Order: sequence, then structure tokens, then C-alpha cells
Amino acid sequence: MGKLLVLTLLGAGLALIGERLVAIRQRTNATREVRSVEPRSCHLIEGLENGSEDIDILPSGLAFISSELKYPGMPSFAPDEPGQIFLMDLNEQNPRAQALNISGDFDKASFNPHGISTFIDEDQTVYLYVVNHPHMKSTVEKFKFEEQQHSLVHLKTIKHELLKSLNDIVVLGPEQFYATRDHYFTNFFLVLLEMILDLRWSHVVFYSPREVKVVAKGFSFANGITVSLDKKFIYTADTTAQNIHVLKKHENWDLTPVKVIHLGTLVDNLMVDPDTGDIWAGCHPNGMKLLAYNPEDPPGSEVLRIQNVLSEKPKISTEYANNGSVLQGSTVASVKHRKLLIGTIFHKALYCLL
Ligand SMILES: *[C@@H]1O[C@H](CO)[C@@H](O)[C@H](O)[C@H]1NC(C)=O
Ligand SMILES: *[C@@H]1O[C@H](CO)[C@@H](O)[C@H](O)[C@H]1NC(C)=O
Ligand SMILES: *[C@@H]1O[C@H](CO)[C@@H](O)[C@H](O)[C@H]1NC(C)=O
Ligand SMILES: *[C@@H]1O[C@H](CO)[C@@H](O)[C@H](O)[C@H]1NC(C)=O
Ligand SMILES: [Ca+2]
Ligand SMILES: [Ca+2]
Repeated sequence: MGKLLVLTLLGAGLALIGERLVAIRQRTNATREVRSVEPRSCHLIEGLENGSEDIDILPSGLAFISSELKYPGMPSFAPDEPGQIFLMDLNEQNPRAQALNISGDFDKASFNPHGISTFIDEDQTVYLYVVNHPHMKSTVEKFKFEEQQHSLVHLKTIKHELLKSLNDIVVLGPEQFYATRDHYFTNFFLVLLEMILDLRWSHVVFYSPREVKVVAKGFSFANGITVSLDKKFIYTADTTAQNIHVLKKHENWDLTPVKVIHLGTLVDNLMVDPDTGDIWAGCHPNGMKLLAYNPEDPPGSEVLRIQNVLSEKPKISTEYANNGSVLQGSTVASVKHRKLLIGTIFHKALYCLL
């Protein structure tokens, strides 16, 4: 009896693991190959070779780029180099990426920047908020941007019990932001288990100095987050559910679901075109090639544009796609006046004219 029970349980366990592995292969589009799509003119950006996970462009045309992310399970070409924030002026004829100097009481050696968001105060001061993973923990760093000095002044580090396993951030007030928690667990082994079992414990957190709360939950892997042009809606990517959630923002900062837009690809960061309100999504066409990195058969890149987001039938188009021969592991596509920057987790970055 005992042996039979053990065998039955073992069999059921193996069947469950098998079923889960098949589900993961499906959820990561493990067998997908990518066909090339390219805008009018694109070239790789000099000086950005080790990642450009998130890119935020100011109305003035200055672009901030977070670089050299170290994230568990993902490759890094510069595992011992601290991360940096680069600046690019898209008004220039041939914009170049330059690392910003960081001053203030801040440990630059453990800087590990991930999602970023800019905020312009009433007096036109520019602040840059950065999700940071010093020693693989999560904090949010607030910097003041000094354009003349070409530098970031560190103002404060925000930590909170609910601000764990952070991925991206969108700042909507002088001290108010939403952030995505891509996994509930912080321990790599438990995160794997969370992914395998697809627990959907990932969520969106609201932060202000007076109140911190979970405002949206039930995500498989909440990733990029941004806001509509009229500031009434929040857009959040769910990477492994392969969709974008449109959420309505309320006076008290609560979020309620409006709709879900299915993309059928592993969507990472989201940006809104300031001229049109379209969503631009950096996507991973094949998640398995990211997890099991092989330079001979690298992960590709894909950028989708979603028009008429709030309409009954949003239009989804592929604006860029590559099998990894040029660009690997795209995470973000940021546009401004028909100029496009595409960033990646650990690889290069691309500048295109649309
Ligand atoms: C990716 O995988 C999902 C889930 O299996 C599937 O619905 C979708 O069509 C796939 N996407 C592509 C482009 O093959
Ligand atoms: C990328 O990282 C490698 C290894 O640390 C380093 O040699 C190279 O200079 C880095 N490239 C850039 C552009 O930072
Ligand atoms: C960066 O800032 C520090 C402190 O303000 C300063 O000493 C250093 O010269 C600056 N470096 C550059 C390259 O501007
Ligand atoms: C990617 O596509 C190019 C043609 O566009 C081809 O030459 C190359 O072999 C492909 N690479 C991979 C890894 O599939
Ligand atoms: Ca962002
Ligand atoms: Ca991200």
C-alpha cells in the first residue's frame, strides 16, 4: 500500500512537472523564430553595449538610459561593472550617449539600475527616479538632474516592505509613484517555483510618503508601467501572460481594471508616444532563448505599437523585429517626434528614424 501510494504520488508529481514545463515552453514562445522588420533607418548606438533596459525621453528631447542591469537568470556582459545612467540629446544631428556623473551620498559601486521614470516639478526641475538593485535587493533612488553640470544629484533612497522585487516605475507627483513588483518572492529558487506554478502573485504598488498600498494584483509577471497622455489610465505589461492591462486611475490613487490587450509575445517596458498617445512596447519574441542564452542562437528583439488603445479594437503593428543578429533581448522602445530608441536587457541599443 505504502509503496503504491509513493509511486502514485511520484507519478502524479512527475506528470505535474511535465505539464508545467510544457506550459512554460508555451508561455515563453520557446519555439518561435523571428522575421526581420526594420524602420527607415537604424544604427547601433556607440558606447551602449552592455544593456539599456529602460529609456525615458523628456519633452525637451533629452533621453535617459539605464544601463548594465544585473538580474537573476539573465546574462550580463559586464557582471563586475557598476550600472550607469546615460544621456542622449535627440535634438543633435548625430546624438551620442554619454554617462552622467552621479554626486551626493550614494554607493555608485553597487548601482544596478532597472526601470526609470522622469518627473518635472512645477518649477521645471527634472527628477529621475530609478529602480535600483544594490546587492540584488530593491530600492528606489531619487535624483535631481543638473543639465549644465551633466550630472545627477542623489537626493534620497526609498525603501519599503512592499517595494520588493521591483521592475519598473512611473512617477506621477513630486513624491508619488506606481511601481511593479515582478515577483512576490525575492529568493531566486522561490521565484523559479512561483514562475513554474504560475502563482500570479505579482502586483502593482502605489507609493507616497504617507501611504503605500497594493493597487492591482493577479499578474503573472508585472513588468513595464506607464501612464496615458491625459494621465487618467495606467498601462501595465504582464510579461508571461503576454498582455497589457489598461487600468483606470482614481482620485485616491486606487486602480481598477478597464481592459486587457493581448499581444501574444513577452512584453517588457511600455512607453507612450507624446504626439499620438500610442503605446510602444519592447518585447521578447522568445523567452526561452533569454533564459538559456546561447550567442550562436541568440534571443531576438521585437517592438510593437498599439494604436487606439481605448477603442474596441486597438491596432497592433510590428515596428521592429530582429532575430538577434543585430539586437538581442529588447526591453523598451521610446519615441519622440519620429525618432526611436530601442534598449535591451544586456545587449546593444538602436537609434532609428521613423
Ligand atoms: C506565443 O505563445 C502564446 C502562448 O502559447 C501563443 O498564444 C502566441 O500565439 C505565441 N506567439 C507567437 C507570435 O507565436
Ligand atoms: C561592456 O563590458 C565589457 C566587459 O566588462 C567591457 O570590456 C566593455 O568596455 C563594455 N562596453 C561599454 C560600451 O561599456
Ligand atoms: C563628477 O562629480 C565629482 C563630484 O562632484 C567631481 O569630483 C568629478 O570631477 C566629476 N566628474 C566628471 C567627469 O565631471
Ligand atoms: C538571422 O537572420 C539573418 C538574415 O536576416 C541570417 O543571416 C542569420 O543567420 C539569422 N541568425 C540566426 C541566429 O538565426
Ligand atoms: Ca519605465
Ligand atoms: Ca522591465
